[in-house]
Amino acid sequence: MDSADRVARFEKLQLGEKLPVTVLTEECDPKEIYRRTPFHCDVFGSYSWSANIAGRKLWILLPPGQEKKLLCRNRLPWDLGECSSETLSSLSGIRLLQEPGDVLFVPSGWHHQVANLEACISINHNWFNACNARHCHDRFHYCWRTAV
Ligand SMILES: O=C(O)CCC(=O)C(=O)O
Ligand SMILES: [Fe+2]
Repeated sequence: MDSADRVARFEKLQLGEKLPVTVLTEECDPKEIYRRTPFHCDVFGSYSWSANIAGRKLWILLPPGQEKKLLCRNRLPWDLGECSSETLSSLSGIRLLQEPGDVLFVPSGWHHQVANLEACISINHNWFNACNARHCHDRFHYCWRTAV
């Protein structure tokens, strides 16, 4: 695969009806919720990388701030499939297919939901460095204060 093909796979799109229809109903059986993660942001706003060994995964990634459009009574949805198509079409994000051998970097503070399109094996790691240490520290303090 050359770099143009690789870039083409990183399809940037306005998330509209395409999102719940193709991601959460056709390509993934909605009853099989174990096949996908909740909609989430990684622990304390850390970075993560995901190295995929086997199977294909579909990722929806939203840049920081987009998730605020999904807040309902101060809570985010568990599943993007719960959102109305009107809400989804107001979002900007990235949808991409991760194939075996692909390693994906998830930037700090990006909310995402990941669906396994088949049985998958991947290795993931969360981390921080000097660039996002303050953000992770602040998130940690916020979680600590609100938990105790
Ligand atoms: O691969 C998955 O199922 C989830 C990965 C994920 O959420 C992450 O790496 O941050
Ligand atoms: Fe994650």
